[in-house]
Amino acid sequence: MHTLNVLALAVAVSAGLEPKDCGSEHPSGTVSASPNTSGVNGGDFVNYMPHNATSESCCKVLEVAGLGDRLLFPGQEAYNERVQSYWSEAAQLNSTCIIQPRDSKEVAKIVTTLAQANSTYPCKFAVRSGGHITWAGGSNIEDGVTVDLGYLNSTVYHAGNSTAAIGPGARWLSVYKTLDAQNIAVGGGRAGTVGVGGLLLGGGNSFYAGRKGMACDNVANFEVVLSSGDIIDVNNQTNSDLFSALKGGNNNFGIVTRFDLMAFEATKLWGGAVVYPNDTTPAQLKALKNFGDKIESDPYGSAIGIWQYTTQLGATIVLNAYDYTKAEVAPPAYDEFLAIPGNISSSMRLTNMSDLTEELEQPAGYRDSFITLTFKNDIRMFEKAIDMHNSYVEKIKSSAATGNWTLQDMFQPLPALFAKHSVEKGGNMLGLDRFNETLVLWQTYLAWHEPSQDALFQSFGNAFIAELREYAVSIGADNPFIYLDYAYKTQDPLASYGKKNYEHIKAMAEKYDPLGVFQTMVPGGFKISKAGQPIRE
Ligand SMILES: Cc1cc2nc3c(=O)[nH]c(=O)nc-3n(C[C@H](O)[C@H](O)[C@H](O)COP(=O)(O)OP(=O)(O)OC[C@H]3O[C@@H](n4cnc5c(N)ncnc54)[C@H](O)[C@@H]3O)c2cc1C
Ligand SMILES: *[C@@H]1O[C@H](CO)[C@@H](O)[C@H](O)[C@H]1NC(C)=O
Ligand SMILES: *[C@@H]1O[C@H](CO)[C@@H](O)[C@H](O)[C@H]1NC(C)=O
Ligand SMILES: *[C@@H]1O[C@H](CO)[C@@H](O)[C@H](O)[C@H]1NC(C)=O
Ligand SMILES: *[C@@H]1O[C@H](CO)[C@@H](O)[C@H](O)[C@H]1NC(C)=O
Ligand SMILES: *[C@@H]1O[C@H](CO)[C@@H](O)[C@H](O)[C@H]1NC(C)=O
Ligand SMILES: *[C@@H]1O[C@H](CO)[C@@H](O)[C@H](O)[C@H]1NC(C)=O
Ligand SMILES: *[C@@H]1O[C@H](CO)[C@@H](O)[C@H](O)[C@H]1NC(C)=O
Ligand SMILES: *[C@@H]1O[C@H](CO)[C@@H](O)[C@H](O)[C@H]1NC(C)=O
Ligand SMILES: *[C@@H]1O[C@H](CO)[C@@H](O)[C@H](O)[C@H]1NC(C)=O
Ligand SMILES: *[C@@H]1O[C@H](CO)[C@@H](O)[C@H](O)[C@H]1NC(C)=O
Ligand SMILES: *[C@@H]1O[C@H](CO)[C@@H](O)[C@H](O)[C@H]1NC(C)=O
Ligand SMILES: CC(=O)N[C@H]1CO[C@H](CO)[C@@H](O)[C@@H]1O
Repeated sequence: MHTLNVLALAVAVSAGLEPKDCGSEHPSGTVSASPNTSGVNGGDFVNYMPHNATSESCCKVLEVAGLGDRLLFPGQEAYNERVQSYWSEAAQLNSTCIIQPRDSKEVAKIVTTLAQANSTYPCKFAVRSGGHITWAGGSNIEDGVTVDLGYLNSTVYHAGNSTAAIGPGARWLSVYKTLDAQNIAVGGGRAGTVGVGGLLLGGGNSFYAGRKGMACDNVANFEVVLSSGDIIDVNNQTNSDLFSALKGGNNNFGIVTRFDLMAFEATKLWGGAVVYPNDTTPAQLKALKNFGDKIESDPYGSAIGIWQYTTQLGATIVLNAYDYTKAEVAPPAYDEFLAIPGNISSSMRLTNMSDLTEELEQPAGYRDSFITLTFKNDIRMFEKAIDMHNSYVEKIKSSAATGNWTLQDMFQPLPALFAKHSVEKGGNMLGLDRFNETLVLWQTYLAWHEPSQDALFQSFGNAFIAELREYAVSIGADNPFIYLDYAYKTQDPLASYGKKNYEHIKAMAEKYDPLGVFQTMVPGGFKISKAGQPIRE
């Protein structure tokens, strides 16, 4: 069916089981290590007053609040399944408990219960939607509660106002399957299992970006649970100051429990993946650079260029994803690519979104790391980046790396047009409107198996980005933007958004979460209170 065994060899990313920044002290013997969850309301809680801050007590408090049947604990099969459903094995932490709310009222109860308990037993928690952030602790936690939004996964199309109400825990494939059947489309993720919540709160590059802006720009309304327990709507009329902040501002304000996405009529797309041998690289780089410059003249087109080395293949292949959001075969936008001879395989066809996003799936089963950079659409950057891809393959090969691993490097054009749509739709936090030229979004993606090699692989990712950035600066092709959805935890996307947006995120976090629950109790994600000085521009 899908030809993408090549992508299926691939993988993904992030790492870092470095010292946890979320650790609370371990229980001092005052709490049961495995709470008995069968008594929903935890009748023995009165006998259970730990003297010390422990994450067990935070789970217990949720039970006392009447949420016992929403809790999962280590040892339970359902608990293990949820831990294993994080895409990157590096992110599969065993939290003290997982709580799975069924609606926004339960989310509100969880947040207020934990916030209140925190004055007695410091409570930390994580917020998880699709679980695709690659690094450990981004949407999970070791000593604390994981708030798992997996049950908030419905997609309902409202014809009356052309919006699709989508739960944060939905995966994009389920969104597209529901909407394709009604001939309706939305801009969103390009791989089926990616979650709705994280992608939209970080921006969201999609096949439709040239026509509609980033996926987040198409949110008409967010339903948000604040730390006060209030459940608010956020749109361009109501709580409108928070509206743009949520588009790129990650989990700094509250928990989003529903996204109403602007929808439009679906058509078939011409899309697929074309695999070429490594020796077509020079022609590929030119074609990609020129494609980026031309999206303005044909916004229906998108292209992703991927250089992928896997130990299984023992060679680098070039995999291009071409996706044209109109039912037209081989439109002129792709002429230069289509003139490159010698492809190994091609799955180009007219089809629907569900089918395309199933194809672009990347397999789980590795420890993964994404790390990112943005630079100008300058051919020298493309050439340098691929020289570096080749040299890092050799460096990793001659290192202590063992087992199967992947180094995948990816280019995506970011034309100024994307930001024009963002501005028209109320603005987002990414700050791409500061730039009036075509940029390139770069991702280095490493995948490996051995937990003991997390630091080794991450060091290659870090060094790669540092060296590429240094080169960009040296030729004046650098750009400060760091894409949050691809950022490693040591990167600083919020500061990269520019001073104005940084200040806005800060002000909105203080206004909507005055006690700082999401700053002090939710260590995962990118925190405005921990961001560095914003770049001036
Ligand atoms: C295989 C693969 C394909 C990808 N494809 C694309 C793509 O096509 N385009 C693109 O732009 N990106 C893409 N990404 C990157 C993706 O956008 C990020 O990994 C994103 O974080 C995934 O969202 P999630 O809900 O699965 O993540 P999670 O790991 O669940 O969450 C990520 C972050 O968002 C926070 N968060 C999640 N939900 C909420 C919520 N409801 N309220 C408050 N905070 C929340 C979490 O606390 C965490 O900090 C891809 C990633 C992978 C691994
Ligand atoms: C857990 O609590 C239930 C109900 O109170 C009780 O029947 C059961 O025996 C307890 N199980 C354990 C392992 O303590
Ligand atoms: C989580 O628990 C499972 C099952 O006990 C175990 O195999 C795994 O190593 C644990 N993971 C971490 C990161 O501790
Ligand atoms: C939503 O999640 C539940 C629980 O995991 C699952 O049974 C259901 O199939 C999911 N629905 C969709 C549309 O994915
Ligand atoms: C769209 O309509 C539905 C159904 O009437 C409603 O629930 C929803 O709030 C509306 N969404 C927006 C963004 O107006
Ligand atoms: C989408 O395309 C796939 C592949 O052709 C097909 O199996 C599926 O039925 C289509 N879905 C819809 C809703 O048309
Ligand atoms: C406000 O949002 C509505 C619904 O998404 C949209 O129709 C309208 O154009 C927006 N107004 C402005 C000024 O952006
Ligand atoms: C890919 O091609 C480059 C030259 O463009 C070469 O240096 C490199 O060794 C090749 N890599 C692999 C893994 O085939
Ligand atoms: C791939 O190669 C085949 C065989 O040469 C050719 O017919 C086809 O057009 C090529 N496809 C693309 C997308 O370049
Ligand atoms: C690497 O992958 C190949 C192909 O899937 C497999 O045969 C081999 O056993 C793997 N090697 C290791 C060390 O896991
Ligand atoms: C882009 O912006 C720079 C700096 O603001 C300015 O010097 C340049 O003329 C602009 N270029 C275009 C094509 O608008
Ligand atoms: C939660 O407790 C910790 C530890 O006492 C404290 O530093 C933090 O400010 C508290 N946060 C809130 C929102 O109460
Ligand atoms: C009552 C109790 O167990 N108190 C302990 C709490 O933790 C601190 C520091 O770990 C110990 O010093 C106390 O004895």
